[in-house]
Amino acid sequence: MIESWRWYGDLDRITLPEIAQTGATGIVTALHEIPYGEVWPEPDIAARKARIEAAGFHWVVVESLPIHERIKRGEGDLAPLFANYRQSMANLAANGIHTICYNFMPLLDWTRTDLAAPVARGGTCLRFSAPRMAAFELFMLGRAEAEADYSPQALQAAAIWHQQATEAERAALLAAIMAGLPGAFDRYDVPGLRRALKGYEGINRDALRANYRRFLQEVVPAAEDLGMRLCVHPDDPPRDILGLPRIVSSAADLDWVLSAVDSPANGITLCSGSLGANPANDVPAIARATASRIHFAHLRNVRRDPDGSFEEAAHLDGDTDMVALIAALLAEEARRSATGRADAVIPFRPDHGHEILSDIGRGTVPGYPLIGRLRGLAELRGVVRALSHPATRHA
Ligand code: DNO
Repeated sequence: MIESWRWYGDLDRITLPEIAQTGATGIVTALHEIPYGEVWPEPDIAARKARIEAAGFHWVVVESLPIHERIKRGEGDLAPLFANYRQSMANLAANGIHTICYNFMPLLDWTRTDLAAPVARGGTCLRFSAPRMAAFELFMLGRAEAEADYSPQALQAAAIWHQQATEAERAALLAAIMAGLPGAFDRYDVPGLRRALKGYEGINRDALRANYRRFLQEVVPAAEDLGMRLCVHPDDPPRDILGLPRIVSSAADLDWVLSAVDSPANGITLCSGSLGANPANDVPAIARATASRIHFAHLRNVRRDPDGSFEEAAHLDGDTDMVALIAALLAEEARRSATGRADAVIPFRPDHGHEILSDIGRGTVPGYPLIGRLRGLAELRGVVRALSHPATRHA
């Protein structure tokens, strides 16, 4: 497995020389400054690549080449947007970059309600509280239908939270919910979010799937020709949110994606933390079932609460069996090597991390601190090494 690290370019307070000290050799990044839907110019890609290589890394995965909301909504003349996506892929391929992570979540990307929840032995983690999300939907956004999406306990706790919350706490909740959107574009305030949600009125699960299938039909053949591997990131959390359908949340959804256009170029990002937030998802089993189409792995763990809340645990703690998952990925790599597949090695990155030690107060991107992720990487590296050692294979 290739150890990689997500770097946000100039938006990141963590520098490439710092990342070098983690031992990771791959960089995962994007041209975050380019608005969604526009072509990534070839010279800009080349310049970013040169900078990464000068620091001693390879640019192994693009995360993300985002999909414009109009494609997700199936709205208007989409031909220019599809053409732009294909052109960006061609420009990346011309620079030797062949793996692209993206998502098909309407409006929001990953969603949390607390960016600095305390961890028992010190430091903070990202947390999704079902009561706070319910409070946001019902009382701040005024979406009465959201009542149907939460348990009675969560609704009760939501009402209490909202009564007691200060203005600053409500503002922090909105900021936390928006924090998952990478780069500088498309963050919403409450009125803006209401307007954006209106754009999705009438788009149910089937309609969203139809729009997704159309996107895949438009870009996967070009990806195949370019030797490009697309890998969709699962929904985070893996459930409908704000009344918006989410269609990449379960084993069945992933099957649908992979068969919508049945091509090796149409693959997945196995994100253990996203999938693991739903107790119905057996993440190692999903990895085994989709193995040949996994082009990238995000490794992290979550601890779930009965009311639908969850928080990010240390990488080897939490409810997902990380050792079994890594074993499944290594088995797939061995299968690929045996059949001579050129992409036998799967890049992974330690996904998210607790803010600990000198991370605290540094102001790094939420979920992406230096020391917390370094801890995660070191733990994962240990598992990979141990499971790859002949002594364990024959034990
Ligand atoms: C969260 C990330 C996601 C991911 C996108 C891919 O930390 O894993 O934001 O980058 O969903 O498009």
